[in-house]
Amino acid sequence: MCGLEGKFKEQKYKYESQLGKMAANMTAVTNVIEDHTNLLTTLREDIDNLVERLDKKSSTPAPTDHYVCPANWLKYNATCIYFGSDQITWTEAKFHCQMYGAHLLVVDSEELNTFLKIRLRAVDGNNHYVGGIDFGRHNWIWDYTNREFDYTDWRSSQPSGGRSEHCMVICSGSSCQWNDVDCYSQYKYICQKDVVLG
Ligand SMILES: [Ca+2]
Repeated sequence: MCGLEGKFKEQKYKYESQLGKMAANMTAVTNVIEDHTNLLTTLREDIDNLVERLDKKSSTPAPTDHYVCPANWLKYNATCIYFGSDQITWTEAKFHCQMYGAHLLVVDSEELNTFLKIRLRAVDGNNHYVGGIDFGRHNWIWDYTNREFDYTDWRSSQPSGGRSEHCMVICSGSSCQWNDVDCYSQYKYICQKDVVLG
């Protein structure tokens, strides 16, 4: 009887020990599953982010290389620029640009101003009307956007203001900077319009 009891206890201990090991294994497996679940969640988030970025990329406009300007117009970023060579008043210049489906140029960045300086010095010369006006109130705005100037490149002592100088030209003098002028003076002019899909 004692022998049987001993064997039984021995067997019971063996089973308990095996059960303990199995429980430990189960915990390890559960931990591994949990790790993989976390990894999957992270991967899924990464994929979602990538898909979102791809969607955004495909909805952004095509590079401006795909756009064209009419003959005799110069492409600058997403706009076309026209250098009018006849010498007319500011109001006439505005009207000419409108007839071309355009507006007098808005020089709203140093980048554009530098681009124009290079072009004007090389080809078209000084003094071109653009779309800046001050209506006699000495706060300059762009006629097309009605926005005040963020960027300026006035010659020294300009704008000189006064009763009559309410329009502006760019590339004035040897420094090729801005000057306010009488709107009835006659100058060349620069028009601008959006590029069209080619
Ligand atoms: Ca002036």
